[in-house]
Amino acid sequence: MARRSVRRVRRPVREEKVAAPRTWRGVIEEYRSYLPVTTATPVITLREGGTPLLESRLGERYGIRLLVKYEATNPTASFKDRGMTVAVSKAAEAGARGVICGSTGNTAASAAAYAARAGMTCVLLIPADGVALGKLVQAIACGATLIRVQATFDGALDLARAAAARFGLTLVNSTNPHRIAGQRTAAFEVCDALGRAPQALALPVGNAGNITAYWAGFSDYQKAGRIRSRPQMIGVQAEGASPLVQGHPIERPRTVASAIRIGRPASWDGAVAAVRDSGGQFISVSDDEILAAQDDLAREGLFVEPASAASVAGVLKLVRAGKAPHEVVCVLTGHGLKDPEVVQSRAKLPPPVPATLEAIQSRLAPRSP
Ligand code: AN7
Repeated sequence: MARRSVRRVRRPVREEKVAAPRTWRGVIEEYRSYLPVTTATPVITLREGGTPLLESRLGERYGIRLLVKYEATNPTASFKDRGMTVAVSKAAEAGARGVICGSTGNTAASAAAYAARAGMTCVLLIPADGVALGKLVQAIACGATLIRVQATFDGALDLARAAAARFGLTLVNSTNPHRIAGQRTAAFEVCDALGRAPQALALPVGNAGNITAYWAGFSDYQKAGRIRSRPQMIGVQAEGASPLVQGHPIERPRTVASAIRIGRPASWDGAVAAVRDSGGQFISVSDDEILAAQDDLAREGLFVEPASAASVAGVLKLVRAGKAPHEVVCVLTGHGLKDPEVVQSRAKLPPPVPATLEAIQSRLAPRSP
């Protein structure tokens, strides 16, 4: 063991120099004054939020400043936890017996975790086909009642609304205002990290709760005097599931990005207002563009699910058209491990080799001279 030099201590050690960095307490405690909670609200939290804002190398390659808000580090590995902590805390305050939602998977996984934390029952209505297995596994593990409905997401959400009323359960889709209130904290964090608002913010749009929430968050921060300007909002949809780009609902939405396979966004008006009032835009990207962006991000260590990569795919499409903002924050909404099938189907697992250095060497790329 190396010897350390011993220095005479002249003054007592200052407490703040040795204390551990302050622990992130979850979005309700961190942003309490901006949220619809009181001292009577039980705080149901898994210490969500506090996610990193990272510079992406793609920005350098394309000549813009591209930052990513990496929401995969939330407790259930998607952005949904921010709104769910508030919605489930408010449900607990109101004495709710249980919660229910329709979902393409991430809302379901988040609702299951927070309901379990609160000791409530949780009922999940999900489309019978096409939901990523990782998300369903999360929900089942947390003890939720999973019901596969023979419908699209839009049909499952309609049914969830009716079932909430019939069976006395609290609906925790983003039509619940507490979900939107909690999700606003992501916008607060972006501004707190930058010390201002970015020029633009791009995010994947499915049911349109998140874009509505970000815009509300930026607007409330501006009203509170925390930021001067608000960003342009860029809502990105998959081509086969792009009702907001086309201007009408899509009966049978199709895309590899199952999380945003949504044809009739519940927060349609909120999304339209965000884009209009911010001078932003809706754009669509192809499944190939989504998967290429997913690969690009993974090559710099950011393994996200296809839906999340849509935000980056959209910005890169704008770059190629010469219409990109010079600075943009792309929201990476969920972790790649939730939806590994798409990557798995394109990447073959290599056959095993004997445990020898020669075998390892034969697998290494030849060195360039
Ligand atoms: C990874 O879980 O709608 O526009 O039921 O899981 O606020 O709907 C998920 C949506 C983006 C779109 N990225 O957000 C659900 C669900 C991921 C998502 C979205 C979702 P919204």
